[in-house]
Amino acid sequence: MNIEASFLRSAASAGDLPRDGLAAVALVGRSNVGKSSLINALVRQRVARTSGAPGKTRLANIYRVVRGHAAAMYVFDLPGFGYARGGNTGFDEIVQAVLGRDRQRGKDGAAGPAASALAAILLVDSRHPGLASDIEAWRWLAPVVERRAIVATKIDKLTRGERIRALGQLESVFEHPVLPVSAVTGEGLDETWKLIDKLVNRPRPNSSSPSSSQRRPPPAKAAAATGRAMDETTRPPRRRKR
Ligand SMILES: Nc1nc2c(ncn2[C@@H]2O[C@H](COP(=O)(O)OP(=O)(O)OP(=O)(O)O)[C@@H](O)[C@H]2O)c(=O)[nH]1
Ligand SMILES: [Mg+2]
Repeated sequence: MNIEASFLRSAASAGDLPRDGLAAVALVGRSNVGKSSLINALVRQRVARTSGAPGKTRLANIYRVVRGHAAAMYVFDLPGFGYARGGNTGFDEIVQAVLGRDRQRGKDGAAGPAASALAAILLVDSRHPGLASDIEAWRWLAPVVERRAIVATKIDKLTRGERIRALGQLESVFEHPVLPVSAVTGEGLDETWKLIDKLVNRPRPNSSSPSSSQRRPPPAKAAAATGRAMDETTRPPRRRKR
């Protein structure tokens, strides 16, 4: 299938976001998890800059993608979390603007880009299942973005045994399916596109019925399942010195 991708712009605040109602998928995840690499792998070209210096970009980079005969959509490459100060999750203002409620209704009260057309994918590093900051990010997303999914990046780095263990651990912690992907081997890319199509095309879930998304893993269970990995990020997120 032919894929055309182009850089639209970098957004610093809500006002910079496109308001034409096209479907959009936002990639969310810790710095260095592989967001930009996954975008490049998905569109089969190097549109997104991958970084050797995690957390450097504090802007949301927006790409316009056309696949085959499908309608154009946007892909948002959001700043990695874990580096910003303030807020519950360490999310930057722009991440909150893209994903949060203020995105759905502008300051003037006018409706923003169709909220129903936004999906979010949380990227987690398959080598570090159940990091506290990832769990926190998923919980933050739950009431904010209805259409969301989780992918486990860098799956190529795991042995067969490690992979089974990591995926089991991730699905248990998040109580949600987790799709393994690799920007290096191309594993999971077709499945990621299918997932995106499903997320953005799906009719809006009925908001009157409690969605599975509203359920949260009990903290005790999450902590037990994550074990050692939890220790690593019990520290509050800090901004790195530049
Ligand atoms: N082996 C392997 N390495 C990967 C994969 N995806 C990303 N990487 C590497 O991980 C590093 C970070 O990747 P990026 O795509 O820049 O990560 P990011 O999430 O965009 O990082 P920030 O922009 O800082 O938030 C780079 O050195 C990539 O080459 C993968 O699937 N497999
Ligand atoms: Mg990046």
